[in-house]
Amino acid sequence: PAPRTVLLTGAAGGLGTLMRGLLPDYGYDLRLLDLRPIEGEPDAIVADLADKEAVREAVRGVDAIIHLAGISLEAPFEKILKANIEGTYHVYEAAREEGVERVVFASSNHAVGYTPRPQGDDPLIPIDTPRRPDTFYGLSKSFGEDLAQFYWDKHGLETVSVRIGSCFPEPTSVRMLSVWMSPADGARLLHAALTAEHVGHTVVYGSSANTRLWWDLSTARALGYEPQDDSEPYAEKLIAEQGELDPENEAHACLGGHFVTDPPIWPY
Ligand code: NAI
Ligand code: 15L
Repeated sequence: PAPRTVLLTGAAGGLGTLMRGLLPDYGYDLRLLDLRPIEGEPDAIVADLADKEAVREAVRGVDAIIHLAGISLEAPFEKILKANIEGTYHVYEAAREEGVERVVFASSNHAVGYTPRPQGDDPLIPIDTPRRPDTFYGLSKSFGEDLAQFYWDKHGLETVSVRIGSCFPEPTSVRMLSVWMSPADGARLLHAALTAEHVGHTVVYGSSANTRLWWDLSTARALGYEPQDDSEPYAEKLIAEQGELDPENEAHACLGGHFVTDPPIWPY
């Protein structure tokens, strides 16, 4: 049967807030979890992913998990280790112990951030392109995808790993014209990821059907995802303000954008 009760981790965050607004229209009953309390949501679980018991309790009785919680940008390794690597492990262990059969994991384009973006008539980037994380953050997403594969192979726990591009109300950079996922398409993709049958561990790119798309959406479409949005209406204004991407600039030439060229955050 289609999942109904879904644990949404990271529910206080940007994406969590957008999805809290949109997913109930698909019939989901959301259980919310975050490190931070959420205004107007007294039933939300306030817990740290580091707390294995609290995570297990949060997972008990749900049909599926949308796992968004974690550090969403580059940070010192120790912090990424705790929140994203150990935290995601706790979510998977809790799911296994409680018999939850499906996770939707918020991976990121930064797991493949050093991949050169297509230029001219280059083909779209396939989903099986070698992973090339651009940060410790991207490495944690790479780990999350491997963890998901392992829990499928070892324990039969299914995951859709979504390499999200940029899911914000509007695209705000020329790069985002290629990687933007509208919130409405985000909800469509999460719904597809929750309801598609026999996903095993499936990896998909998460974006709208942008005219300037860089990657192959076929694995997402195979789940039943039919994106309805395109960033193109924003193109003229953004390009007038910021100029076209410069292929000589590494931050413009790779999928990961400025994550590729930002100085590392110390201490390692
Ligand atoms: P965000 O930073 O706004 O939200 C993350 C939430 O996770 C925060 O509310 C934070 O309090 C919570 N959190 C952090 N550490 C935690 C811990 N140890 N225990 C419990 N909760 C914790 O990030 P955003 O943009 O909402 O992203 C959500 C997820 O999607 C993240 O995993 C991010 O890496 C991923 N993602 C988002 C993209 C986007 O375009 N928004 C793009 C690619 C990936
Ligand atoms: C991400 O993974 C981040 O979580 C998000 O804040 C954006 O920076 C996004 O990637 C992006 O690449 O635009």
